[in-house]
Amino acid sequence: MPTVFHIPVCPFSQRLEILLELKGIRDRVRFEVVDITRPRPPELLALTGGPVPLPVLAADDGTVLRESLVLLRYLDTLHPQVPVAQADPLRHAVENLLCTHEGAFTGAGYTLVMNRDPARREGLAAALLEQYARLDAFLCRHARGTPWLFEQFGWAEAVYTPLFARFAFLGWYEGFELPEEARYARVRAWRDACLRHPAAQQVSPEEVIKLYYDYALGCGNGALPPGRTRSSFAFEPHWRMRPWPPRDKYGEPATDAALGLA
Ligand code: GAZ
Repeated sequence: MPTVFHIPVCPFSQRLEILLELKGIRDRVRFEVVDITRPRPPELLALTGGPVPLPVLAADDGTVLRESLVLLRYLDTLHPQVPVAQADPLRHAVENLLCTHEGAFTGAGYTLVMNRDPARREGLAAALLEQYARLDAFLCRHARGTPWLFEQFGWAEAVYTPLFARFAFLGWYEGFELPEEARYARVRAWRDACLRHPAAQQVSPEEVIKLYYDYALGCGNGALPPGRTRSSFAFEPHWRMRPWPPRDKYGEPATDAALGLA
């Protein structure tokens, strides 16, 4: 049974959780939680030969893999009973082609939430809208179903849904919403269906908004903003117990106490 080292709220790790949920085999992988706010544990560093991004998978024979899309494919083929990727070569090529956009899409959303310069907001929001428009055009051209790329929630949906879920932070911290325009109608239908799918309910907008407060201050990957002693990604106190963070990310930053972290 493989072990996956992961940061629970990380979108790349959620891809694996969605895949396992779709296949009904969540218990066939051992998940080890890593605290992003602390240095990596020595056992993990020994396994990976240095600090590497998570998720990381240790296979039964000791092989250590990383990159969520590589892990996704490995788990899908390791347990082939309920395939998530398309079996037909051409169909799999089409879903893979859609997934070649995931890096640019992710980058555009994270750059917007992490931006600290009000003068750049408009340009960064336009760049993200361009990414949504690309996805929309792709779906209009290639989708064989509605609202999914193919007949059901599958490979491409498992890849993108965690990012759609993280982008709740853009609504809260940037007032960014996908405009109700024809240009985005197809990708909106896809996104909304993805977010509602029962296999993709691992994180809520509230959890994302509370945990990613530090990203809105420009501090990624568990880094501490100036004047703070505790990261918004801390496991304690539980996010449900904390107040909603201020929406104005360009104003006075909230203290540990105001965030319910003290
Ligand atoms: N391509 C890899 C994959 O598995 O698909 C990416 C994995 C990754 O970035 N993992 C991050 C990690 O382990 C956590 S999630 N970081 C902790 C560490 O110590 O290295 C952050 C960004 C960003 C996009 C996404 C993320 C994110 O900018 O969610 O900037 C800080 C990290 C475009």
